Amino acid sequence: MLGVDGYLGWATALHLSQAGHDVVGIDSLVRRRWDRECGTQSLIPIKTMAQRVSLWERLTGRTIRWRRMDLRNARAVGELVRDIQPDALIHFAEQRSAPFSMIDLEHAMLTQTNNLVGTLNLLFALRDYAPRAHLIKLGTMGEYGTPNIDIEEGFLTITHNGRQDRLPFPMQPGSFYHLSKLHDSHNIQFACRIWGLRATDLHQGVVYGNHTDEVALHPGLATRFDYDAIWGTVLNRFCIQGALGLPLTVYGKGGQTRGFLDIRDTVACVRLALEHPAADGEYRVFNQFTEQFSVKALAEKVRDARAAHGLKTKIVHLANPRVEREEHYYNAKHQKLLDLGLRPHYLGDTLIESVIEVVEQHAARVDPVELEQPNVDWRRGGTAGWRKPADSQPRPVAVMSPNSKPRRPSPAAVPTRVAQRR
Ligand code: NAD
Ligand code: USQ
Repeated sequence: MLGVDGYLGWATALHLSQAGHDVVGIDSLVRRRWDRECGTQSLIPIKTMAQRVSLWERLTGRTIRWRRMDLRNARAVGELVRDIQPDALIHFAEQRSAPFSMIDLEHAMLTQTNNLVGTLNLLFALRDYAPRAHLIKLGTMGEYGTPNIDIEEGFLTITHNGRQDRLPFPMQPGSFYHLSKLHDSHNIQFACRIWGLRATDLHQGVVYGNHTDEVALHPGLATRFDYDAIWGTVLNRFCIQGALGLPLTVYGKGGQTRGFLDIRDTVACVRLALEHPAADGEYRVFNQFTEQFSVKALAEKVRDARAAHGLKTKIVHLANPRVEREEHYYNAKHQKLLDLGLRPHYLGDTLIESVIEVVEQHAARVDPVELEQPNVDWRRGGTAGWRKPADSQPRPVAVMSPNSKPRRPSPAAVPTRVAQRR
């Protein structure tokens, strides 16, 4: 399990360990460093890896062997694969934020070298030491972009000038991060073709929620939960904004449509891929999401869930910091994991409510500035003050909507319980 200290890696490691798999967890802990550099932090406090694995062992009697390692270190990766002879490598260990990759040249390069070099090292280690091991790689639905045709699961049968072939689906990623996932996909597919490796590329949609059966066993097993403008994903952000009575920040018109899934389905999908491996030499793609929504529809769901408790929530349309289609056709297939037995947890008010409850428990840790103003623009890069060291002044905040004038934050502008800064 590579990327075991992350939001999804930790929850998946616990799920697989609980299911009886022998898990070795690898991470460089670089994400904790990137948080410090960006001035961001998980809403839910997370323990160190050593504390988490020892608590897991105490509670369940099951061992997760934890090792700190940077996947960019080819020698260490080779020795790891040679020594443990894994049945499968589950690879979550990448820089995963689109805004982070768009800050400037340095962050675009960091994202692509980190992600591509790590994956290449794994591919060569598999070739040399464990060619029959199954690589399960976390890719992303964003590799496809938003074409004006149905999105298939990885491949498209095309007839051209009277001849037919099954070819990789045309891809149009929307950030240097999403491009890194596509470059990885090409490298993995190539390695399967020339070396006969076997791989499953999970083109995952946007994940929401923070609760799995295993994580819920003890507060000390919590997985990270991001909400800021660099690391927080959209529904998690909307739930936190809703919980704090802040406006829900839809970028642009909000017709952007994406595939979404509950974190409980992430862990279930990875397990399904693991327990139904690809054949020797096979490169397969599963589209890993359960429902598709527009951003605006998600904001309305959160607003309606709050309204059921008599609470009023405002939706604001900010100038879109990203370059992306805001109104478009979207119909992505996602049948293969259902065929393997996935039983989805669809998005309902209960999920929104449960996330909001968690937010309320940790409200004192929220920096409301992080919830209002996107600080990376696709055209200009990181805007002034994108980096927010702990001792810096608050960034200027402007919330633009038809009904509100730009404003600066003041303790009175946010509920008092969240006005405290770190
Ligand atoms: P995360 O940032 O919480 O976790 C990633 C982990 O990988 C971190 O703990 C980090 O320290 C580690 N890591 C990064 N580079 C490394 C390296 N070179 N060597 C060793 N460890 C390294 O991210 P996440 O949300 O858990 O995402 C995990 C994977 O799932 C990523 O590959 C991401 O692209 C993919 N994904 C995530 C989402 C989502 O909504 N969170 C959706 C689709 C796909
Ligand atoms: N958005 C808003 N308001 C916000 C935040 C986001 O309208 O406050 C919009 C964005 O403009 C975008 C959509 O919501 O159109 C999704 O943004 P996101 O930040 O939730 O997701 P994204 O940047 O695509 O990245 C996340 C994960 C990434 C993963 C990807 C899956 O960070 O690791 O690969 O989701 S997917 O989107 O399917 O490619």
